[in-house]
Amino acid sequence: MKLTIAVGTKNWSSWSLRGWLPVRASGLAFEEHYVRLRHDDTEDEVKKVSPSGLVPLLTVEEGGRRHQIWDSLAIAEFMAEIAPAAGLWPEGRMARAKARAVAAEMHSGFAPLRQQFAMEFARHMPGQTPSEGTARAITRIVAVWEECLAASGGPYLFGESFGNADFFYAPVVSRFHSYDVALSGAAKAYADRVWHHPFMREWLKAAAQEVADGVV
Ligand SMILES: N[C@@H](CCC(=O)N[C@@H](CS)C(=O)NCC(=O)O)C(=O)O
Repeated sequence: MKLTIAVGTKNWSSWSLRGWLPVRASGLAFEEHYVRLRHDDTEDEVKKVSPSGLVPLLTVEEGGRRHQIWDSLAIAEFMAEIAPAAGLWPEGRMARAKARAVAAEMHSGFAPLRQQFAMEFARHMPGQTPSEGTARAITRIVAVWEECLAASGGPYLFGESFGNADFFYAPVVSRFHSYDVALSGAAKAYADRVWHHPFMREWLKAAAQEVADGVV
């Protein structure tokens, strides 16, 4: 089986990060197809790899056939199926259902936060007061983190494994970092842990290179 994940500009593309993390964490070999976003040729370049016009998109080549999995949540589910040892979802049925709800809440919600505090992975952009909607999203996200960490015992939302539920909030961790959102206690420790995870460092290195190259 050959896996290729199409991702967008790493400093900006929060959904690409959500799709890339389960592939990276699976331990399986994969290739990356990079598309530069917000550029003159972006629409054409994305359409070449992704009929939905969006990234991430995972291409799976197997037995002479080529399959496309678009959307970060579908990629997270697929990777959990083909790499069960990676612990992308927790083992217990109820914990797994809860982890899916936590990821889905991010996937379909928190629009004010996503709009106001757009991902700028490698940039520090302090000094912006959260709008009412953004503040509400932050309060809810911190409550979700605290509740999951208390129930699982950490260090990640559902225990030992840095998994799909964490991956959906990884761009939020970066936003909290960029926009200096003050956290405390378990939520702060969790955000720091995620921010310093080797996979996040890998993504940061590429995003910082984009900044250095002036492409973002
Ligand atoms: N629901 C999709 C959202 C994907 C999405 O919105 N991707 C953005 C980048 S973060 C995109 O491809 N935008 C196209 C563009 O910027 O031209 C998912 O979860 O994968």
